[in-house]
Amino acid sequence: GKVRAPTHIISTISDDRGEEPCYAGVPMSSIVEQGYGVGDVISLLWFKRSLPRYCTHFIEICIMLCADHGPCVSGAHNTIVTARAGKDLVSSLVSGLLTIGPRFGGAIDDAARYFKDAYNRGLTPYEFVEGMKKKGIRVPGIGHRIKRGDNRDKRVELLQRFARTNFPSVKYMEYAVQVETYTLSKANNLVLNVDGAIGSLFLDLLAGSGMFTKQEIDEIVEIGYLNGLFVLARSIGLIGHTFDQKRLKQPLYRHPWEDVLYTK
Ligand code: Q5B
Repeated sequence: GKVRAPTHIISTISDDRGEEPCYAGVPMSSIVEQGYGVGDVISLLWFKRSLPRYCTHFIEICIMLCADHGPCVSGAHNTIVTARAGKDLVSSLVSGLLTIGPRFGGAIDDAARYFKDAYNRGLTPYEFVEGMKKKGIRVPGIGHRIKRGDNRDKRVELLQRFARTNFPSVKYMEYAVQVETYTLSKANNLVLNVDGAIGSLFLDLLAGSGMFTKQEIDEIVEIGYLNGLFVLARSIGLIGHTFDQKRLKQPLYRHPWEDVLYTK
């Protein structure tokens, strides 16, 4: 009989061998003609399924409101300095992207992991937060450099409002809000931040949509898909900052001596 030669690559998300490319089995003509959006494309290529409209709309809102947060944040700063050093678009972009991590923008997966574990174990916010403190771990998704209890992050409010109106359940998000109430009683900067809002709400999307098995949810959270939302979104802004610096013909950046504490 026929013997299949072993392949070097296994791929399950897309196929370009036919007349037109397919994303998770959906041909490009359907994607274009049926008015799919970027949320649908993310659903197909990341989750290998079509998700209900409220889920794809939520994904699109995450992308839009994480696209940029001004020139002063870590990612934009790196991109601006790199563009001003005369480097190309890709170098400027990746220089900014490389700052995304546990403190800046890349806390979404850990927020989802810790909120899921704490909620499922029935920990009170006090037990959760104080338990993290004992382990010397900052609560991912909590805290912000400029946002405060009396100056909340509008992006978080927008995500929460959308989910409360459209999601069948927001139990993880409500748990994150209870955690925030406790952390705010400790310090005014310990707000639920955009990473924590997306992390907790994505848990609600995964658990409430009926589109994922428990095993699939565990795998998504364990692998860590959700920082991808911030990486993808912020790339839009970082590309914009690169063009902005080039358009403005900005010279090589050099940090002022006065702003450095030289000490022994
Ligand atoms: N403390 C975000 O810290 C930041 C605590 C905490 C317990 C916490 C910090 C943090 C977790 C990671 C996270 C996402 C580094 C943030 C983002 C996107 C962005 C960015 C933008 C955009 C800020 C002062 C005191 C200390 C700390 C305690 C702080 N956070 N305790 N759990 N989570 N959060 N990152 O202001 O007793 O004095 O030692 O790591 O979720 O990145 O816009 O800028 O769109 O671009 O530097 O929004 O919260 O505060 O380090 O001086 O700490 O608070 O232990 O206590 P700060 P620190 P003590 S959203």
